[in-house]
Amino acid sequence: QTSTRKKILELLTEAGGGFVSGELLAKKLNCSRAAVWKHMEELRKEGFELEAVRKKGYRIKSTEDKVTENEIQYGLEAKRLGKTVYYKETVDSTQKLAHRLVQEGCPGGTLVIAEEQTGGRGRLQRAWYSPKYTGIWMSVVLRPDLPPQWAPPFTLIAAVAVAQAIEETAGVHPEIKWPNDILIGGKKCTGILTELQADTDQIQAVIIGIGINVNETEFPDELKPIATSLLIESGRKIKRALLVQRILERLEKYEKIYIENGFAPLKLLWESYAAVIGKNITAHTLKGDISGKAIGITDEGVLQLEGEDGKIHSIYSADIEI
Ligand code: BT5
Repeated sequence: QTSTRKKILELLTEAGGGFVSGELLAKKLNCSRAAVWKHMEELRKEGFELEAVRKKGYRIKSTEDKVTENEIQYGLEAKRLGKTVYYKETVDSTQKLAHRLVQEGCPGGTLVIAEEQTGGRGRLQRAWYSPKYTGIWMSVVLRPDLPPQWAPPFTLIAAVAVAQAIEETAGVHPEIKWPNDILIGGKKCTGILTELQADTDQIQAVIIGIGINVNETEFPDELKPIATSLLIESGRKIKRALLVQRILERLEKYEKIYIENGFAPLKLLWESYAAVIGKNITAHTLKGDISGKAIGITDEGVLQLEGEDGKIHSIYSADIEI
């Protein structure tokens, strides 16, 4: 009996997580399919994680945490966001793919997500490190009926949704670094990249790219001083699909509030996570550096800096140095 079971495990292992049909197992073990089934039940009782699927056969349950369409949609409480999912094992950039899908007319709420990106990008074409199975690399397509100048706050809205979801799922306290970073203990765990397809008076799509380091245990040398993951900070491994669900649910809610009432009602929530408010910072903008005290953001999400001379500077886009 035990040798038969050993043989079963051997055959399943050789299949590398793929299915082996009951028929093939029966043949190789020289027994009936019913006997195979019985052995499987026994093995399961012993604690082996085996899976039986009708018409496919048996396999060793994947221990890899995945972010497939099924994993994301099962238990998702959002109505529109995540209804359409494009899942890839590998992709150059979910953001790039999302842009293409927008042009092909994909619906608002479409989620593009991958286990790995080979050409993940940050702002200004900077590289975004996106290793396989450990992080969340996703792009969400929104199609709000708004003029294009309403697009920038979507970065802030997404940041709030992500920060809250991280807090809930990992039990750590993230901070938002205006406009698009989420930090834990001063290190970056999340980057957000919001892009736009628009006509002169109408948004076609806002594409929100979100990269979250979740279960990484280490980073390449150049990122070590500045990057961290939820696992490193919380000490626990997190099921990525659950985090994605919580983000989509919040993003859906906040998008609605924003469309109906503007950014003002979301500002307080954003400020409660803000890392820069009240601090002296330097904003590196494309036009040069501006230093001063970050005194807050406007109802439009624009950062306000008070210079030495007491003058208020409005910062629309920059890299912030705290
Ligand atoms: C960002 O850019 O922070 C936005 C990153 C957006 C990535 C997502 S992943 C899904 C979607 N598909 C894409 O192709 N992109 C989006 P930025 O503020 O420019 O920061 C980029 C800088 O962060 C780099 O120059 C590195 O210094 C650093 N960096 C790169 N990879 C990182 C990582 N995994 N964790 C922390 N920091 C990283």
